[in-house]
Order: sequence, then C-alpha cells, then structure tokens
Amino acid sequence: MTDTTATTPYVPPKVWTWDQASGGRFANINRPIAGATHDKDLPRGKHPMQLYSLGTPNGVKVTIMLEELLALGHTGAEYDAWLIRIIEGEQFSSGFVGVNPNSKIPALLDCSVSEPVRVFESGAILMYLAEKFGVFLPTEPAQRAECLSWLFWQMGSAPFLGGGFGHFYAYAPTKIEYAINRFAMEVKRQMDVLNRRLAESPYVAGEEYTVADIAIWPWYGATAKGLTYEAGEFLNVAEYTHVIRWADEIAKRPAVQRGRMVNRVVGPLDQQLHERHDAGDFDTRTQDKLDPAAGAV
Ligand SMILES: N[C@@H](CCC(=O)N[C@@H](CS)C(=O)NCC(=O)O)C(=O)O
Repeated sequence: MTDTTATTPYVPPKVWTWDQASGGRFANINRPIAGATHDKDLPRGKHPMQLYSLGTPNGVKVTIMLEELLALGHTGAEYDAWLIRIIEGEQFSSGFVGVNPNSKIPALLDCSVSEPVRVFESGAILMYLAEKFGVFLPTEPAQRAECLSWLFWQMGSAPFLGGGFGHFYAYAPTKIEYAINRFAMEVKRQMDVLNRRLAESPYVAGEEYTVADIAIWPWYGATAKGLTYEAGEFLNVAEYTHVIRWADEIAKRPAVQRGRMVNRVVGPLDQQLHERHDAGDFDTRTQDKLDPAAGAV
C-alpha cells in the first residue's frame, strides 16, 4: 500500500494496476471489473413493483416516488422494497447484476407485465414510473423539457457532490486540500444554481411538484439542511435560503416522510424501515422488529 502521508509526490506508473489495500473505506466493494461475484437469486414478493435498494439519497428518490404514487391512489405502484447491503457486496450477486448490470442501487423490476421489465439508474426509474402512471412529469412540451432538464441536471451533478466533495471531505484517508477545494467550489456553484432557480418558482421545474424535485431533494435538500457529510458550516449552506424554503416544504409531505424511511439502515431506529412489503409496515413497525445489525453501512 502506498504511504499517503509521505511527502514524495506520487508519479503514476505506465499502466495502472489494482492495489486493493489502497481503496480506503470502500476497499472491499470497489473493483475495476464488472459482473457478478457470486450466484444468488433475488427474492420476489407479491406486489407489481419489486425494488432492490438501500436508503441512500439515490435509493430514497424511488421510495418517495412510489409512496407519492400510492398516495394518489395508483395501486399498480404497490411495491416490495428489498434491502441490498452494498457494504457487504450484495449488489454483486448474479440476481442483482441481472436487474442492474452496473451493480448499484436502486434497481427496479416491474412485474405487472407478462415479461418483467428491469429499470436501473434512479433517473430512468423515476421517468419510467412517471410515464407509466402519467403523473409528476408534465406532458406539455416546454414544461416537460424544463422538468427533464432538471432531472438530468441532478443525475449529472450529484456525483460531484457525493463522489467528489463527500468522498474527499469525509471519507478519503487523508485530507487533500486541492481535491476538497475543487469539489467544494463546484458544490457551492451547484447550490447557487438551484438557489437562483428556486427564487423564481416554488418547485424546481416550475409551479408543480415533479420528478425533478423528487430527484434533487434527497441530495441538495439534505445539503441545504447541513445533513450531508456534516459540511453545513464548511459550505455555509445558510446562504441558500430558497433551497432551504423548498427543502422544508418537501420534507412535510407524508409520502416523503414514508419514502425516506424505507431501506434506511442509519440514523434513529424509529426512522428505519429496513424492508417494506405492505402499506401497514409503517404502522406496525416497532423498534423490536428492527435488526440493528442489518444497519452496518
Ligand atoms: N447514477 C446512479 C448512482 C447509483 C449509486 O451510486 N448507488 C450507490 C449507492 S448510493 C451504490 O449502489 N454503490 C455500490 C457500489 O458502488 O458498489 C443512480 O442514480 O441510480
């Protein structure tokens, strides 16, 4: 393993090779190759939608969307949410890779059709569900373009917040000033983009709550509230007043409150519902039923 505290500058070799020990906190799951590591089928429940996920910002987008659809009475959105413990490598099972060859949560299987449809990438899942049920994605061309622009803005921007800023600020084995500066600057620029937009309209895509809000809120709403990487003060998030107003409003929605609990394995136990197989699971959930050992991420 390279001594990252040494002062000698790192000179990249001619050809990169995999040094697993240098992978830091995620060394046991990060690999330079794709595909399954072991044979295991995914479980299948009774509902039309089978979700394989974890309560991270990317996972929460989909459980919020499903809860919003159910709140509107779309029973076709009934779902089983199965927990995928990524830190234990469950995204590399043959079953999971069959639903998402990219081995990342969330992954959805729509079993309401004769040949089940797989959907991966949270943005694609939101769009698929919005089109299937005809809600949260405007049909008028200009409004639809605005909504999809913000949905894809989120998909392109969040890796700089999570994989860039979050990784180097919170997880990297050493604090690298250059990397933290570079990604803090970009995250603050993104927050300003969103803040200016939310000064103009109540929701990201305009007057209506859409999949753009559902995608952006778990990442940027949380950041505005100082909940990502304990970096609220560092990023001076208090200045993004319009994002804070919008984040607080969305947090009040009952479907959002339910959705954010599903597949969640960190934080207060009364906010965790490790798996969801029935609408009643939210009511019958008790701390006794929760298995804290499952929450090791
Ligand atoms: N662009 C993807 C990102 C998904 C993603 O990064 N998922 C993470 C958890 S938030 C994951 O499954 N990581 C496991 C791994 O990298 O092995 C999406 O939005 O669905």
